[in-house]
Amino acid sequence: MSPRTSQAAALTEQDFSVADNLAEILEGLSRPQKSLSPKFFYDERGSQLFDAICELPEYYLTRTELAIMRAHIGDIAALVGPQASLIEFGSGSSRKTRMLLEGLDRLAAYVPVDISREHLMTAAESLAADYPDIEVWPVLADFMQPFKLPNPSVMPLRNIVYFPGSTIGNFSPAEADSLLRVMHQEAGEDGALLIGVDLQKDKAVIERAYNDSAGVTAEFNLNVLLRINREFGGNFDVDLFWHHAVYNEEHGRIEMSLISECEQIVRISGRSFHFDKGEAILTEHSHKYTLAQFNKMANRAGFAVDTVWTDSEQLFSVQYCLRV
Ligand code: AVJ
Repeated sequence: MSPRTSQAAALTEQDFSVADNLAEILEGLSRPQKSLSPKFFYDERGSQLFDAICELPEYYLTRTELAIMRAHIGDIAALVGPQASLIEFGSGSSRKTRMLLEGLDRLAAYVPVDISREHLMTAAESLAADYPDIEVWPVLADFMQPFKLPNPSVMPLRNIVYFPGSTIGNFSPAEADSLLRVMHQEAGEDGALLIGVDLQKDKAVIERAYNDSAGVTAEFNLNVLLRINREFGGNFDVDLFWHHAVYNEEHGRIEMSLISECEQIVRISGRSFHFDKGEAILTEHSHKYTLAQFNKMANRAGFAVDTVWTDSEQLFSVQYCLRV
């Protein structure tokens, strides 16, 4: 069965053009602290590299979250109940999503929401093919803003918002608050949120996860420059930048950047950007939370944390939050 293209998809498509992305890139590189949004990592090569990161021995996040889900899929299914609509923020065709499609009781629909038409349709098609009994309704939208949900043929009994991978960590605390409020709205009455949240822990363990010995994370980080060269008319020399990732304990976050090896000028679509030797482009923040911090954050958005599952070392958490 091919996934349905919902009304929301048709309406929001035009909002995300190459021009908007270029403007955002130029704006980010014009600030005193040069920065690029982590969303630009995920072109085809970037997505492949991210998949490779998830398999790295140092990158504990994915494997730990998967193990938690595997251990508790029965409890999760019991809490969710039958005939829910599963709304995933981001288009995952990952093993975690598949575990839910298989483990939850007679889903009314699976609704992936993503800003990238290509990622969205690829993931939706692959899941629709593998799960012919589940209606897949992709929504092309920027999930930072409320969006319209599709109407599956069977009326869902409730909405479950799913946000795995600790992607919440990419947002500043203020952005995370507003994202959780959008999730609260989309969950609707009687709805719930199932979210993966990476936990604060020993600095060395976290830093190793973002500085792997095989250099995959470095390649992932540098790939954003190749993407800008290819898609946005840039002339970055990737050999003149190096990968840097440190854990900021005060803010509880990994700060990932690309550092210029020398003084240089880079051109992008007719604009010039000057770099000092040692100057950084901030490419990603990855926030880690304590259980108490995330609890407060959920409360601010109108959720109550109902159940928290973690691994034996408390590296990672999967949290089931009810709308209050
Ligand atoms: C997808 C945002 C959860 O922050 O760990 C992995 C992305 N960056 N290695 C993370 C990432 C570098 C990842 N998230």
